[in-house]
Amino acid sequence: MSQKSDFGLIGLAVMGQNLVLNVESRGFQVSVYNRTTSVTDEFVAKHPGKKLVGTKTLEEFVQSLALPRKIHIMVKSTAVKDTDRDAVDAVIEQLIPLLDQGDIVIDGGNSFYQTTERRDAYLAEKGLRFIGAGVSGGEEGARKGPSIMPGGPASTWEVMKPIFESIAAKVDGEPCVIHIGPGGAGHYVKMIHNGIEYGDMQLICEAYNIFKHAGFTTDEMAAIFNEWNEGDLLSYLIQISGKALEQKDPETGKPVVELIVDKAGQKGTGQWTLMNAAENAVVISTINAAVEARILSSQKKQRVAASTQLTGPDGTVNAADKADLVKKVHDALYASKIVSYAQGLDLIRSTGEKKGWNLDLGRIAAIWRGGCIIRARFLNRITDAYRTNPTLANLMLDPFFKDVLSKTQQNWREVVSLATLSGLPVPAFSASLGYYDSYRAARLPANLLQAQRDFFGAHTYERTDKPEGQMFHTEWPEVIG
Ligand code: NBP
Repeated sequence: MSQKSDFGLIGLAVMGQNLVLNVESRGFQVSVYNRTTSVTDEFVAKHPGKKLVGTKTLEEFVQSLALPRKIHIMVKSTAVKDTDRDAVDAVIEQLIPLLDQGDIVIDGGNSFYQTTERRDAYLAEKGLRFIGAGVSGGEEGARKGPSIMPGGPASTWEVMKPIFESIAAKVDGEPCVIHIGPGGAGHYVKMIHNGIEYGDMQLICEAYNIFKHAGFTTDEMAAIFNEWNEGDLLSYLIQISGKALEQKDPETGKPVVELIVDKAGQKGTGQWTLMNAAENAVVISTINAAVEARILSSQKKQRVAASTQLTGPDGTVNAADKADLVKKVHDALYASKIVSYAQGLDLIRSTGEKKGWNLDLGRIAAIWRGGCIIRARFLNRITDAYRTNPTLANLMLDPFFKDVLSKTQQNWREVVSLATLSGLPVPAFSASLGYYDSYRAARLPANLLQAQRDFFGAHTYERTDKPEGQMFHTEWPEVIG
């Protein structure tokens, strides 16, 4: 092809290949480069007749692109500290001498937002423009339309907007992409999105575990999830959970889910979310419980050994009325999910304010409605909540969600009690409930905590009967031994 390409992509693994096919299908000519050149050759050969330009060197790749060049990097990202350098940095270093002022480099991998900020500043020094874009939706999303969370200068976003809007998923005609904010804002929001995804997945697993221990078959559970997917809980994760439960192993005829070892993997974005929450002193207990549940699940040998030593109820859930249990677990899941989103959005709000990113939580929730793993019907409600009140202190305080929490809470409490008394772990259900009850408590036992701190460390305390900010210390009795 003699004409220059509109878009270039480096990194033809699963995400890169699907993203290229998506961009090409919207009428753009795309140049591609992969470190291992045989991958490029095979990819281009597999798609004859498409507007693809395969290149063997980065020089050839760069020369094949129209100005200003738009180069999307989709390679493995592993750097988590300022000092770390990974494949994204390696590619950037190789590109710099080949590019012209004003060219745009996009990192579409799962990069840590602070490394994105470092790269943004570094490339700006070189006269190059940088976008750190979170891309969600896995392989299918990349091919058919992902949710995209780009961060960087607004002026650079304007150049990228036509391509990003055309390739993104669409919901009610709106593309699931907005300019999130400057610098690392896009990758930051993608990171929290992944944390929320961890929470959603764990909550669904807890619902499944209760049903399983109440004697439901996998087909019965599949039917429940399929039915839930018609209502308030409609979401991609509920949908795939129903489908996964239906799946039978061709060899044994057994449900595939029951043949899968109960050891969960993770790639790190959930842990990054926890570290970030701790740094910012924001409570994300549901997401925390979800990350920790994966960690405990991975300690299979220890759990199997402990199962014969630590005593407790055997996990059997005694539910006389199965339909009643289904309703109660539905409500526990719905309420816990609201709390999980309230926490995740609170973290985004808090960091956004500190960084001066001017984030729009309602629009962020709107671009999660399609393309991404956490796509769900109830995100519309979140968008409505922040449209009505952009300064909402906590999602739980929105009238719609307040009402749902009020109506579901009795069932939620009963499910947490039932599971706890049955010896069945529900860490995310109970963490959510603990957050709800703590957040609505006008008085917590932190008064005794302050007394303890003052007792051993003279840390002082405020008094209920004196003006705020005035500090007091008590001469506590001496303790011997
Ligand atoms: P991988 O994360 O597995 O990365 C493989 C690609 O990176 C290959 O093209 C490989 O080239 C290239 N690469 C590596 Br590794 N080191 C390189 C280097 N030093 N220089 C140049 N290229 C190098 O691919 P993926 O699963 O498609 O994911 C791509 C990005 O998208 C990641 O950041 C990932 O976290 C993110 N993401 C993935 C998903 C998903 O569902 N998989 C979803 C959302 C986001 P080679 O062929 O020569 O080895």
